[in-house]
This record gives sequence, structure tokens and C-alpha cells, in this order.
Amino acid sequence: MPTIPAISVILPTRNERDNVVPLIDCIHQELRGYSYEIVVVDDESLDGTYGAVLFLDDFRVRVFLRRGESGLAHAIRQGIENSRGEVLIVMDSDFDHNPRSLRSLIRSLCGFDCVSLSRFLRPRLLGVPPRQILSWIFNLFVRKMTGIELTDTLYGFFAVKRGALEQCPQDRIFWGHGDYCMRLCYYLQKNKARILELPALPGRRRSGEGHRHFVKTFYRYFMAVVQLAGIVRQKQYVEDNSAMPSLRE
Ligand SMILES: Nc1nc2c(ncn2[C@@H]2O[C@H](COP(=O)(O)OP(=O)(O)OP(=O)(O)O)[C@@H](O)[C@H]2O)c(=O)[nH]1
Ligand SMILES: [Mg+2]
Repeated sequence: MPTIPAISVILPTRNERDNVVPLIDCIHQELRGYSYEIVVVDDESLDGTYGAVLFLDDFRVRVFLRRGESGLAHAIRQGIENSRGEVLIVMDSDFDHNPRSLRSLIRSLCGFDCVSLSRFLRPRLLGVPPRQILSWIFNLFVRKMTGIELTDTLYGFFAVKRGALEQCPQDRIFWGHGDYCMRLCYYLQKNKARILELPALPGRRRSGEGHRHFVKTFYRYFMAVVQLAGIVRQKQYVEDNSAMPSLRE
């Protein structure tokens, strides 16, 4: 009888054939000895990603093809909904997220609800890509505007317990691109989930190109922060006013 895996690794893909196949191999090596499944969610990649994963014919790997839909956050949600593990790990499929972090993510989850990797716990001064510096500044802005206490809410490589995730409002979180991760951190923190940050090992896309257009992404993320900050202010306003004694008789 097939057993239910304890861990589900969710891999969203869009044109990642040359990355996701070797990545799956790395994940198998890293998770040797664990009970796990890999859930790939592909949005009709033109390079044959879906077929390449299917061709692996591996019982530990399930691949879903979404037709006529796109969007990283929606794909991740679909992966979560189709997964079976009590521990969910979300990571990119292009080696931007280093699979060598997987074991420490899982080990550290004992005693926490979520363990999230951060690029900014051990800041380096030399050799830092300009995009990472911008991301660091943007993360400061996120913290200031929303009160989230994490150093990196945009990296998107984390492990979370299903129970903690399910207590968050999925519809308010899973839309857009990497900005969903900021909203997830916000709602986990709001629910007083125990969150740990660990330093991320460096990773780099191995093949192909990313899908992000810098200006468009910046605008989207900026608007996502503004929206989240609006929710924070509204919540504070409601709390302040409900704490005030009523002036009416
Ligand atoms: N299913 C699905 N996956 C996506 C979509 N957009 C991006 N992805 C995947 O999400 C992960 C992150 O996307 P990237 O385009 O690499 O974004 P990024 O890492 O922020 O950008 P780069 O630094 O340029 O690589 C990769 O594994 C992509 O294949 C999408 O619309 N649907
Ligand atoms: Mg990438």
C-alpha cells in the first residue's frame, strides 16, 4: 500500500526543462532517508518541461499541467493543494535556490512552524549582485511599512507546516509573483506562528533566463507592499478604536 509522504517539495515551472530534471536528481540525493514527494506544477512550458518530468516515470514525482493559466503564486497554491505532506517546502526550479539547504530547512523545522531562508542574515560587502542590494533595500522598506520582522520576505525558499499555512487566508496570499511570499510571512506572523530564518546558501540559475521584467516587477512588488501596509493600518485603527471607551451613553 502506498504510504503518505511526510514532506512535499513544490516546484513551479515555466520553461525549466534543463533545470528541473537535474534539480529533481539533486533533491533525491539531499532527501535520501526522508519520506517525501516532489510536486511539479507546470504552466504549459513551451520547452517540454512537463513531458521531461513525466518521462522520468518516478513514483516520488508528480507533475501537474495547468492549461490556460499562469502565475507563480497560483501555481504554488495548486501544488500545495495537490500535495500530501505535512511539511511543505517551496522552492524555485532553476537552481536560484540551492538544494543543499534542504536538509537544514527540514531539521530546523522542529520547534518552529516555518523556516525561511534569507540572503541577508550574513551580509557580504564584496561580490554582491546589484539586484540583491536592491532587494535588501526593498526588504527594509517592507519591514518598515508592514511590521514584518523577517530580513528577507521575497526569497521564496521555505518550509512550512501545513497546519500553520492552512490557518492563513489563502485567497489573500496566493496571487502575483514572488510578492505572495511577503503576504504569507505577514499572515504567519499575524497568527503568531513560530518563524525561524536561516542564512541561504548561494544559488544561481543554471540554464535559460528568468521571467521577471525588472521595472514591472518592482512596480508590482511596490503596490503589494502598499496594499499590505493598508491592511496593517486598518487593523491598527480597528484595534485602537475598539480599545477606546465609548463616548455614547
Ligand atoms: N508554474 C509557473 N511557474 C513559474 C511562473 N513564473 C515563474 N515560474 C517559476 O518560478 C520560479 C521563479 O521564477 P523566475 O523567473 O526564475 O523568477 P526569479 O528567480 O525571481 O527571476 P530570475 O532571478 O531572473 O531567475 C522558477 O522556477 C520559474 O520556472 C508561472 O507563471 N507559472
Ligand atoms: Mg529564478
